[in-house]
Amino acid sequence: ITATAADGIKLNQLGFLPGADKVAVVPDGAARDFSIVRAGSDTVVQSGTLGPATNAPESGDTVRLAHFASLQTPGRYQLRVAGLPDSPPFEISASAYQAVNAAALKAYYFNRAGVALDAAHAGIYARAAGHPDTQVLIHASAASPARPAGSVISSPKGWYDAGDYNKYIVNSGISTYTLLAAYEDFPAYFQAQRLNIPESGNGVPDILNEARWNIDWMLTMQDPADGGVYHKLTNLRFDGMVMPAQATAPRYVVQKTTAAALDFAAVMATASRVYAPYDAALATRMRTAAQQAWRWAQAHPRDYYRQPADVATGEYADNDVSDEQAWAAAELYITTGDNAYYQALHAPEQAMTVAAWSDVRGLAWLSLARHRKTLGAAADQALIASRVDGLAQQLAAAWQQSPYGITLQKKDYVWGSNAVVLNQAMVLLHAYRLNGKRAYLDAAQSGLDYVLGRNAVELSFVTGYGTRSALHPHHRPSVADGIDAPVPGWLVGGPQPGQQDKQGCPQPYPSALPARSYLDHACSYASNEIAINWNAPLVYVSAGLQALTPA
Ligand code: G3I
Ligand code: 9MR
Repeated sequence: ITATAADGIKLNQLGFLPGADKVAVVPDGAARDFSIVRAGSDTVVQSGTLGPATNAPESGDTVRLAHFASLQTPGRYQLRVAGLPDSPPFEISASAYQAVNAAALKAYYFNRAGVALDAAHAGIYARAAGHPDTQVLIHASAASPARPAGSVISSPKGWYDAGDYNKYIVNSGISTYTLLAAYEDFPAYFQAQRLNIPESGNGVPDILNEARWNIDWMLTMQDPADGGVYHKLTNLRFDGMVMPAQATAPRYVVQKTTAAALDFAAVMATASRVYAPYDAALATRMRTAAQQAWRWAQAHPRDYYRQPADVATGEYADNDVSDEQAWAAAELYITTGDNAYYQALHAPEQAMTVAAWSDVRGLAWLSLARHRKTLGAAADQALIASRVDGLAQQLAAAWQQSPYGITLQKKDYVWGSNAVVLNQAMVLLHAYRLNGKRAYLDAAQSGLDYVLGRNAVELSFVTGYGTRSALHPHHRPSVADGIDAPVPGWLVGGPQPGQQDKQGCPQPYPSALPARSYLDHACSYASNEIAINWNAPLVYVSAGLQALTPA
């Protein structure tokens, strides 16, 4: 299957929780009504009137919305409109997103570096270990008196960043934090979840077991001599499309950067409070590591990443670290209660934005909002609430005006657009938790609907989930493992008009329109790669909707 001219009914192919808002996108035609039938039958259980026809410039089509929130009886259904094929089948179920949520977390296990995946946990995706990273070279850009260029450190474990096999602290920062945030916000949900990973059953929730695999690696990326943190652990060039065990190029740690130190500090401060009930010594170690990285960053406020001439892998370069500074300050304040960190946050100057690896200031506000009841007097409660609600209002307004009924706007179709819509949903869920405005919950639902099929290319962007899902992600194990089906549970990057990969692709993109500029081919790293920072808001939002949607 390839995503070409998709002109059918578009909806969340997994379905809906009984109490959720429910919307489908219908291409404009002669019909003015829709019905819902029991899947595979002509038994009509509900009918309704389509909304007004609206032109969607991002996808170049004219569509109408079908609203059917009042359908709440569990079952399997299809949406029917005269003149069109029936929609893909979907379920109404109280556990609609449990499986995709568990798979999105299990995907991290499948991307573990430095360990064999055994059949008991990985099933058909079992594979040999690769990238032990116990003999990692200090790159010239990272040399220090105690660790000269060419000397060797051990920096094992961690997750591969994406479809490539490198490990990047900046992107690990937002990814790991978002999983920890999901746990902080929905602890009961995750305490009940079992992922069948090697640590399952050890008394620690599996989401924390999985995050720990990456945190253990992150801890090794800090230079104990000064608290600085290496930006990345990488080959000099990207590996070919081979399995991990076949990828044996030398590995390096490259340049200590301010962004890496601050993202590291934010994650370790967060982890310190999250793991404290399970392991007090570990929590202390994380807190100390966070403070040491923070101090290094204060002494090196502008050490931006500069890709060395001999290194060609992912950059995650960013010349504005004011957001990383604010985020680290917020997490250190929440964890330590030390007012000096709140002052360092410069709260009134910090805008609220939708988080991305290069802009993490919104994470500071989300964490402050989450912990508002236990913050000290220094924290401005009204400001915290108004920052989160202010952005949610903007997102809800965009949602209300959108032809597809989504929060994505033209500017949001960037590399990793599927994570943009889910990070928007994460903000909306936080705002809903703060003030209970139902529109925020419904707008957040639209974000999950979008990635699970209510989009212009009518595809579930999560591998293995939905009747018609992405089949050919730019993901080295999925390409090289000899198994037709891609490794499941991964969110692909999604449509964006940059098409930076098109020279290397044997087939053209089906469209240049932002919402259709997507190629389901393994060549397409600009629209069809997978990445740890894109799966993390999928984990958050799919759990959040399960936990927050009223029955
Ligand atoms: O910052 C500019 C902005 O000023 C400008 O307006 C905008 C216009 O397109 O571009 C912005 O830069 C973008 C940059 O991300 C920052 O968001 C670039 O266009 C865009 O090409 C770049 O994409 C990044 C991509 O690497 C290429 O560097 C993605 O965000 C990032 O997710 C992706 O990450 C890769 C890793 O490097 C390697 N591992 C896989 C991973 C996922 O593809
Ligand atoms: O595989 C790489 C992918 O993980 C990155 O996101 C992407 C952009 O940095 O680059 C990919 O590697 C490509 C390289 O940039 C150019 N030659 C082809 C590589 C894909 O196999």
